[in-house]
This record gives sequence, structure tokens and C-alpha cells, in this order.
Amino acid sequence: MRMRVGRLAACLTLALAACAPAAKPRVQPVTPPAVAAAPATTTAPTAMPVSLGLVPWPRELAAGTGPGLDVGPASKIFVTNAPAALRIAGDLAALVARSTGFRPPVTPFVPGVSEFVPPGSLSVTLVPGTTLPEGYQLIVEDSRLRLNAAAPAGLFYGLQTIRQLLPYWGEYDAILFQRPRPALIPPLTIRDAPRYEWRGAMLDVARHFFTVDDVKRFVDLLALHKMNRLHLHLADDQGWRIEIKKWPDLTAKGGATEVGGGAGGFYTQAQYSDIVAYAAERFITIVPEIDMPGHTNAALSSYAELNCSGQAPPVFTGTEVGFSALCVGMDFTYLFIDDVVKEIAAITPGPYFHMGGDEVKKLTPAQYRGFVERVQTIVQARGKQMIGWDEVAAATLLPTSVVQHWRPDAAHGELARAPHLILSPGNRTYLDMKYDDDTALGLKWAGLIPVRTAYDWDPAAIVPEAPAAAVLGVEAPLWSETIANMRDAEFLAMPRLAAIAEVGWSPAAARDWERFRVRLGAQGPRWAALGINFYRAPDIPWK
Ligand code: NGO
Repeated sequence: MRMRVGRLAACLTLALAACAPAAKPRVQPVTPPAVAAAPATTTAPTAMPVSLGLVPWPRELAAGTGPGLDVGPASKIFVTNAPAALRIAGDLAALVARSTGFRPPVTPFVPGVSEFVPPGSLSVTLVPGTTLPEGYQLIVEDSRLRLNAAAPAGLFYGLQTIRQLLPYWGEYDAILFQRPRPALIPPLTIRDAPRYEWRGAMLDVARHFFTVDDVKRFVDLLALHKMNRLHLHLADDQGWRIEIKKWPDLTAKGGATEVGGGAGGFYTQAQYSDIVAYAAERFITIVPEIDMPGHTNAALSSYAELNCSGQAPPVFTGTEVGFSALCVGMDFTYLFIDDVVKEIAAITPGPYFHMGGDEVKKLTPAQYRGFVERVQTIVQARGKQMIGWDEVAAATLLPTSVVQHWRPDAAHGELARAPHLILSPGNRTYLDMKYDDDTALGLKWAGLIPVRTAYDWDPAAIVPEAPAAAVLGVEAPLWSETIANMRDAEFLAMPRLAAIAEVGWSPAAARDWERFRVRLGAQGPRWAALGINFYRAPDIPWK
């Protein structure tokens, strides 16, 4: 079973070497094709061909004429001779192999040497300055496909688009053993780039533990939808999930259970680094969270000396919140926090450290603010930007700090002053809310969230008083009080994760529920082929 999950995970995000027979690249020098001029017209939102099952919808798309590119045995891939581009071209070759049974050879361009680029070719080029950050341009004609971007992330997102343009049956493992068949990519020009730089999801691995393979599979779901942040909620009352070498009991004791009393678990630092690297290959930044000063029973039960009373409370396997707090008046607490931040910062290449800060019921407002400000200094001294749930907006924040909005009724005055904002309104983005009253899993404190509710909102209208430049983007948290494994997680996340991905990526003017639900429905066969346990929401016309 583990093997299968690992293989599926590999196949799911185009680490496709694992899924298709390898072929040696044949080196044949050619010059890069010129980057195409802008298309004469782009489709107005009303004219968008919804038959293209793209999610998220691109910034600009112009349908072309002709039958499109027939990818077949004559196809070759030409690529900029740079490691990241070569890797993405290799993934493209594997993707084509899965769809057609033919693996196109990958040939690096050799600058200055001119050669004919044969019909049927695909090219992957890195051309600095040609696209917006994370953007790409994809031009498909009858005789060739050209993907170019200013940076590797853009090529990766272009590859995800190509994947959704190829037939879904390429996602089945079994197809490799069947007769090769041609795949037609429709003619079009796409100029794409995300609306927001922060397109994230959060996985709560504290309430229930999720294995490294589970997290990688979750990463795959994000990558498929051009999301680029995975926030890991690594510590809460019910479990501490990351090895801290100086404080081994955090995991030995605090990691040994979970909601309901199961065995729990934790990541060694090496395993965490493995997740970070896997995510980085998919252009996803890991954002580690150690929730404090509340939600800390796992730490408090591991070390008696962290408690004001000097007594360690028992481990906790229930789901109530707000009963635990670190001993904020004691200097020793900050030595502990510094050790934790230091070790996690050292294995986290991304610029962020999330300190939680939510639902603290045991401290006075002044104690709380003082705590947040002191932790903020520690995080900054360890080289990271502090993020906190929206309660931290009550403190005096550094210009680099980030506030994550989650309470639908949080005070807008404070949020508007936040140096940076991530939007995770509980009544729109919380993937752990039930779809409807019949949903067996999930909570409903923030309301029921059918797919349309997750889709039909504008991040710019959530805290209208906040300057547009302060809004980094959106994030969909998946809390795990009611979910115990990836099957459960997929059921709550999919399809709403795809809806949030489009909220974060696509321009507001291009978003439309009626068209989205058709495009989302077109993902059904692909997701089924990938073995994703998605909820067949009744408001979506699943293919
Ligand atoms: C809240 C709470 C979490 C719960 C979650 C459940 C935040 C930021 N704190 O969100 O502890 O798990 O709701 O939906």
C-alpha cells in the first residue's frame, strides 16, 4: 500500500520519470524558436471556451484555429540548456509518454547554432524578462507547441496547463501497457500569471498525524493546481510533530498520541527536510507552524518545567480549544521558544515561521501582546518573517510580519493595519467545514461550505480597508479533528481546494461560477484516474 501511495504521488505531480519508461535524450543542436508576439485578440470572459477543462483559468487565453498539435512518434522536445528547464522538459516528455505511448527525445538548444525545428516539436524555453513573476506563455499551433517563461516556476505552471490539455487517460498507470495513441492538444495562445503570490493550503498534522507519504500526496494536489505554499500545523494540544533535538521529549511524549488516542507520530528533521525538498521541486514553499502560546498542551505535558506550576498536565486527545498556555512570564519559556525556532529555521529554506497565536483564553490582552512581540523578535533574529493567526494583529508588528485572517468576525480596523495579510476566512476557505448537513466528516462552526461558497468570493472584498498591496493572497486550511487519513483529507479538500486555487490564481474578471463548475466537472475523470477520493458534489456536472 505504501509503495502504491508513493508511486501515485510521484505520478501525480509530474515527477514522472517514475511513471514512464526512461529514454536517453538525443543531443541535436538547434536554436530556440523566437518567442511569439502577443496574440491579436484575447477571449473576453463571455467567449471563453469552457470545453477546455483548465483549473485555474489562465489570465489570457485566445483560441487558435486548426486541429491542434498531434503529439506522436515524430515529436521532439527542445529545451533551454539549464538544469531546471531540462528537468521540466523531462517531465513533459514523461507526460507525453503517458498520454501517447511515445516518449519524445529531449534535446538542449545550443546557442548560436541554427537548425530546423521539425513539425510536431515541443519547446521549453527560459527567456528572462518575458513574463510576469511565476508567469508563462504557451502557444500551441498545428505544427508545434512552445512553452516559455522568465523563470523555472513559470515553466512548471505551464506544464500543469499542458497536463490538463492532454487526455485524462494518460493519468492511468495501465495505459502504458496499451496500444500507443495520438493525443491532440488544442490550438491556443495562453499568457498566464497568478493574481496573488500566496496560493496556499494548510494541513493540520497535529490533531491527527499524517505520514511523509501523505504530506507528499497533499503537495501533489497543490502542485496540480498551481498552488505554491504548504503551511504545516506542526504542534497543537494533541501532538508535537517535529523533532527538536535539544528537547527530545516533545516528540517522545508529546508526539505519541492524537485526537481519539491513536498512536500519533512525528517527523524527524531528515523527514521534514525530505518534505521540504519534495515541495521545492514543485515550487511549493513549506511554512512551518508551532502554535503558541495557546494550543500547547503537547509541549506542556512533555516538560513539567514549561508550566508555571512546575507540574506537567496529562496528554490530551479531545478536541476542545483554549485551555492551554505557555508560562509567558517566565524567561525560560523564551529560551525554549528560541531553541525551537532556531532548529526549525535551520531546516526551513522558506522565509516564514508561523507562531500560531490563535484562541488564547488564559492570558490578559497585555500579556498576550507582550508575548507575540517577544516571539516576533526571536523569529526575526533567527532570520524568518513571523506569521500569526489574526489575533496577533492586536500586537505591534514588524513591517515584515504577516497576519493570517481566519475569523469571519475579526476586527477590520486591526486587520487593515497588518503589514501583510493572508486571507483564510473560515466561512469560505476552511476545508474542514462540512459541504452540507449530511457530510459525515468535518465541522460547521463557520458554516456549511458547498463548492460555490468556496469559489464565489473576492479576496479583495474581505478586508476592504486593507491596502491592496498588503494582501499576499489566499490559503485554505484543512484542520484534522475529524479526519484521520488521506482518504478523509482528499474527501474534504477536493474539489474545494481547486476552487480556492482558482480564487488565488485567476483574475477576478475571468471568474464565473457557471463556467467554473463545468471546468471543474471536467477534472472528474482525471482525478478518478489519479485515485483521488474527491467528493462528487451535487452542484458540479461531473464528467
Ligand atoms: C480554528 C482553530 C483551530 C481549529 C479550527 C477548526 C484556528 C486558526 N484555530 O482555526 O484550532 O482546529 O478552527 O475549524
